[in-house]
Amino acid sequence: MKKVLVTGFDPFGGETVNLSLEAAKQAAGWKNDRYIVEVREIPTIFGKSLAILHDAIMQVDPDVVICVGQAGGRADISVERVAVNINDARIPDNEGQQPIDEPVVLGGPVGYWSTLPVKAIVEALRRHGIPASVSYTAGTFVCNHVFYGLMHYITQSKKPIRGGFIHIPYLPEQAARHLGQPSMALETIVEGLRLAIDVAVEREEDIQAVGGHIC
Ligand code: PCA
Repeated sequence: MKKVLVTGFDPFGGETVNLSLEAAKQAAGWKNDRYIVEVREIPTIFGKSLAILHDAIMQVDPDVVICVGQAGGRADISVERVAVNINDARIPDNEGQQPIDEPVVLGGPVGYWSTLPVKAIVEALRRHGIPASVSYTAGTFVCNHVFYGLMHYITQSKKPIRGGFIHIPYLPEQAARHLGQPSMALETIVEGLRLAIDVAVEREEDIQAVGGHIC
């Protein structure tokens, strides 16, 4: 039985909801003969977010970690392929911090690849009628910060954890306040998350064409 840790973020940037947290909450306690899901909330705060993620990994001892964040403006579920070593905040985080051009980890490699089966997840979602794509940037705000920190931790600790990051669009209710922006219903996102977990757990072989970190 594998353990899957799913995280979502609290609302940020003036929004009252963060769909990543709403979707993650629905995954709490999902259980079948292959895996069980534990969910944690992560604050949209540089530094603290990673401390809480590390604590969660210690508590849960997961085989798979999928961090979920919201990227308003994106049209589909985007499965991130690469995390980069930079904090460059366009807006302040939830504690008013706004780092510019700072590394996530001083002296760390430029980037890390996701170790989720990124393309297989995207294919599975599309097969089930859910718009999805591979993304090559998780931005430079708290989501990328958490993604990079996760992959750095996995690499340093040498734990056999499969980890990565998924960005999701606005909810229709949010898009109604951001005219012209795409959105996706919560139930579709939740179904996408379930498929992503299924594929990440089942896919034994590492399908990444490229491994390790980027020097
Ligand atoms: N999205 C932000 C941080 C928290 C979230 O849900 C991001 O894309 O960086």
